[in-house]
Amino acid sequence: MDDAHLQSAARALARSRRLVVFTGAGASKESGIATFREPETGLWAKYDPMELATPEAYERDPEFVWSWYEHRFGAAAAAEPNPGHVAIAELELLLPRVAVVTQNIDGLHQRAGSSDVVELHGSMNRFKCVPGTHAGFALSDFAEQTEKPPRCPECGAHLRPDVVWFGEALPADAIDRAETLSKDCDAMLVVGTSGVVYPAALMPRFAHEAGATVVDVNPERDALTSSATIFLKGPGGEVLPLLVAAVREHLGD
Ligand code: BJW
Repeated sequence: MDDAHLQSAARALARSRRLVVFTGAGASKESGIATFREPETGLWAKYDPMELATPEAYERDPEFVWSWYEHRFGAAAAAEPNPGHVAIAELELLLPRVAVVTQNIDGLHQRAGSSDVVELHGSMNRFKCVPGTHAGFALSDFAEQTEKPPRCPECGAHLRPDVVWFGEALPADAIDRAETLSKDCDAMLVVGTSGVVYPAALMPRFAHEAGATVVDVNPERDALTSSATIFLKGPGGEVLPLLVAAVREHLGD
């Protein structure tokens, strides 16, 4: 990674009054959680998203989809925040306003200490019934059920993870807040997203149009890189601690 780029990014962040950190699956890769679209290792290289991440797929084969998610719950429960998550959480201690807008459902930003996290695609730690009438269940609320998928304690319909599948609307409060933050920020740090899933991928565009400095951290160039002001090539777990150390230096901390 180019040190001049690192220093320019650190300067922009150190000056920022309203920073948004926008993250995707790559931010959790060094915690051992698979991304979606990377060739060979991404989840969609092995599985068809239309068979797993749509409401129609769940209606067709709830046992199969539930078992896939159970496997992922296990991986996420065993995962720990990586140095990238920790560096992002540290930014809150240095800058006046830092909000994290994430597409991830693993809760690792919160576990690393970030206090203002907008979850655009829901959370694998919450469950709701398929009709959507009853929500906010935790795994412990149905741990004793042997049936898979488990049933809603309130209405008896199948439970499902409270995540956003293709063709489903994003939670209104989350997308509204993400849009407001992105249009109002003066710097955006984008970490580990291919930027191909909408409407989430609009957030860096909103920030760019608002005149914010957009810093993209990713080992590969992708759909967002060309519209970023500064590209920092490398994995988040390596680049972000260096970036935050450089922000500290710029602030004279
Ligand atoms: C590293 C790294 C390291 C590696 N460090 N980096 C406009 C145009 C075209 C299509 C659409 C459109 N608007 C809507 C659509 C349709 C669709 C869509 O976007 N499709 C496109 C894919 C073509 N969008 C939707 O359906 C959305 N809903 C919607 O629009 O509803 C409309 C509606 C309105 C009103 C009523 C009803 C409907 C919903 C999208 C839901 C996405 N869901 C998923 C699954 C979530 C649950 C789960 O996890 O099981 O969300 S799909 C998956 O993709 C997941 C992710 O959050 C999302 C984004 O992926 P992400 O995070 O970018 O990961 P990758 O793998 O793509 O990229 C990883 C990156 O990390 C890479 O760049 C690597 O290089 C990098 N990396 N190692 C840093 N160490």
